[in-house]
Amino acid sequence: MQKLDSIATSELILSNRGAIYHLDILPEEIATNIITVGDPERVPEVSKHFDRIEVKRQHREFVTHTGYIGKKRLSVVSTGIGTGNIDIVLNELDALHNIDFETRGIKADLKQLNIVRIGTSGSVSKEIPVDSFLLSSYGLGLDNMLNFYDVPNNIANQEILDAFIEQTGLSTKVAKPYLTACCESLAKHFKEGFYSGITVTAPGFYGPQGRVLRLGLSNPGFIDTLGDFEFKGNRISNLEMETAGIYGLGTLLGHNVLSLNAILANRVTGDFSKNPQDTIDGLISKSIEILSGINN
Ligand code: R1P
Repeated sequence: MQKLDSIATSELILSNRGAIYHLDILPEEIATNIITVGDPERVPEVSKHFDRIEVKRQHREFVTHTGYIGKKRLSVVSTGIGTGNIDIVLNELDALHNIDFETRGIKADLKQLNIVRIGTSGSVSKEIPVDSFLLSSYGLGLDNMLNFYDVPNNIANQEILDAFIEQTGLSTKVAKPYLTACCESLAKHFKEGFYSGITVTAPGFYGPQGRVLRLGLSNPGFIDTLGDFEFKGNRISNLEMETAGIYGLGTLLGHNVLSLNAILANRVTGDFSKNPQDTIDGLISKSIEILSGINN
C-alpha cells in the first residue's frame, strides 16, 4: 500500500453520519468475516444462525447484519445481482477496513478479510445434479468488470485462461475473458460434500447464460461449448453472475475469497430443483457450521 494521499469526496462517498454510501455502514459496523448473498431476503436466513445480532442496516439492495457466533464476529451482506454490484460491495467492504474515513488516507497496515459467497447457480455438467453443493475453484469472467482494473498476469492460472480462449473462441465474439481463483486456505475446509470446478460468471441471466426465450443467441452452442471445455483435468462446472468478480477484486485487494453454490438448475438435462429453498437452507447451514469452526 503506497498511496497515502487523501481520497476526494467524489471518489469515496460518505453520508452525513460518516457511513460508506451504498452499503450505508460505518467502519465499526462490519466484521472481517463476511458472508455475501445475492438476495436481500437471504440475509436473515443467514443471520438467524448467529447467537446475537448487533447491527442491521439496509440501503437499496444492500442489507447488512453483523453479529456473533460464539466469540466469532461475522457480517452477512446482500450484493444484489451481478458483478456491477460486486464492484460496489467489494470496494466498500475493503474501504470500511482499509481506508481511514477521517483523513481519507489508506491505512498503513492491511486488514485482511475473509469473504465467502453463499449463492445459487446452474450446472453445465450432467454429472453435477440439481440440489448439490459446489465450490468454485476458479471464477472465469465473461462480464468484463475486472478488465477495468490493472490486473497482474499471475492473478490465477494463465494456462487455463489461454486454453479457454483457444478452445471456445468466445473472446472474439462476446467478451474478453479473465480468470481468477479461490483462496486455498479457505477452500481446504470445504472438500467434504462439495463438487468443485471452474465457475463461469456471466453479465446477464438469459442470453449471456445461453437461455432462449424470444431472442436468438450469437452463440447457439454456448452451454455445450462450456461443457466441452477441458484442460489438464480442469472443467467448467457452472454458471452464475458474481464469482469471478468477487475472486478478482478480493484477490487484488489482498483478501481471502471463496464462492459456494447451491446448484438449482442443470442446464444440460433441463432440470430445476423441486425444493430450491431447502437446498439453499442446507448450503447456508453447512457453510455456517464449517465457517464457525475455522480459527480466524
Ligand atoms: C440470478 O437469479 C441470480 O442468482 C444467482 C446469480 O449469480 C444471480 O445473482 O446467484 P444468487 O442467488 O446468489 O443471487
